[in-house]
Amino acid sequence: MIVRDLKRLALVVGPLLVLLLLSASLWHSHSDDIASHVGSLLGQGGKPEASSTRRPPTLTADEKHYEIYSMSTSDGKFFDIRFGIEVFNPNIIPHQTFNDTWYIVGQAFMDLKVDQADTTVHESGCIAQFLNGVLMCIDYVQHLPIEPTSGGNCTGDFAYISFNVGPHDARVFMGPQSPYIIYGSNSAFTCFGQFIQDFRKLVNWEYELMTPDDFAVGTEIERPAPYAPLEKNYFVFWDSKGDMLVHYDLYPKRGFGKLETNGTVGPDLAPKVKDHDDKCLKRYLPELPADHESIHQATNSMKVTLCNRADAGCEPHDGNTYIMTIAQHKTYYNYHSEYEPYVVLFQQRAPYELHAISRKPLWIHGRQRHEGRRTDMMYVTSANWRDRGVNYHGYLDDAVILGFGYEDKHSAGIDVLAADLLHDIGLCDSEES
Ligand SMILES: *[C@@H]1O[C@H](CO)[C@@H](O)[C@H](O)[C@H]1NC(C)=O
Ligand SMILES: *[C@@H]1O[C@H](CO)[C@@H](O)[C@H](O)[C@H]1NC(C)=O
Ligand SMILES: CC(=O)N[C@H]1CO[C@H](CO)[C@@H](O)[C@@H]1O
Repeated sequence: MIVRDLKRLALVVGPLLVLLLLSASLWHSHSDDIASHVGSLLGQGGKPEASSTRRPPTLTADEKHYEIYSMSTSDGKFFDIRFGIEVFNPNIIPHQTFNDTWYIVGQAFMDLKVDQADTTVHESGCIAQFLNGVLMCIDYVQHLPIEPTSGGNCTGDFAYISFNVGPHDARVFMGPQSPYIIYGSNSAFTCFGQFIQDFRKLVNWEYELMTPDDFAVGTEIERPAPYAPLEKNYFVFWDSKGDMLVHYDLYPKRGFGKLETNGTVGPDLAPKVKDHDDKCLKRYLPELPADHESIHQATNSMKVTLCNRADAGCEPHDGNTYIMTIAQHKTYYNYHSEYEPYVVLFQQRAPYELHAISRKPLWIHGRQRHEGRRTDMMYVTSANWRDRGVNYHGYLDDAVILGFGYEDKHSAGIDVLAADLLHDIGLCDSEES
């Protein structure tokens, strides 16, 4: 009895102790000594509510979606993310030292009417754990020290964007060895561009020896012309040789090329696989009317091997290992946006052709349907392996943690097995329809 009560107490007090011990120190400065104490004090304090319950995906009643269920909530619903301030477009990556602990980062809401003096926008974040089914900050939320960039290439309808100061719509994600951030900012090549930086430079991340030291400062990612005025939603991926490539666009046609550490890129490699890829995109993604709908890249990428880590015979190779990302079909009717997420797999080796796309989009359990055709807007922004140490490359039985905005008001997340995201996925080269 006493033991159980103590455990319950630890669940509440654990995160508070961490808060007291660390205050703001973990975010910016070194704290190795404290960190080791916290590790032992933490014990299982930050564990998700019910991390062992997994409900496999189900077909929704209208048979238009596969519904996915959260592993870390007892009812399978998505969980809220609480920063303590208004933050949207959330990203979640595992902490490098503590189990069941994450960095959460998103766009801090800025009310221009209230804060006219300072128009700088920020990406903000903290270290977070689950408490009563909510992923919340256990230390102070801080602005990331991302350097604003100068542009001056915004003209016409976009002229006002030249006055922007600071990063927008960041994606924080794990690479093979270390984390990165990609964000939008004033561009030297077009109006608004995409930049990449080593995330470890922005928070107090313990450096490991022999990890790459690329993108120490924010670096603009170039692309073969033509540029759009506002470039958005780039993601990078690592191929089977360890080369880093950048993927600009998925739809209506793909665009990707090799990324150098100074931000320059090689030629667009997508034309080599265009015929094959166009067929696959057409086969599994919805046909779009002229207006109000679009399909675009949404998240960063991850590498997945399509067998279970737990199986002795499960060995990764080019025939079972793919790059995974999520794209969204956006609709905008009656002044309301809705997004349908599709999982996309492509080859990890040249020529990087598409391998598979969701036959039906995912429905995050907890999303509501309202009168008429309206449903809750959920906008997926990040997908990462949930657990510490998996980094870029996981297996079907590893958990993925997704971050998403919910009706532009909240940040939320869901954790599911990779197998659940890939349930009944449609292969590009399969014969059946
Ligand atoms: C952290 O998780 C790993 C993998 O599940 C496990 O091997 C390790 O014992 C855990 N460490 C602590 C301190 O709980
Ligand atoms: C960028 O790096 C690539 C590869 O190392 C090199 O070929 C190129 O000249 C560099 N460009 C600039 C502008 O430094
Ligand atoms: C395309 C374009 O107009 N590029 C210009 C953007 O602004 C920089 C200076 O900030 C110029 O050098 C570029 O020519």
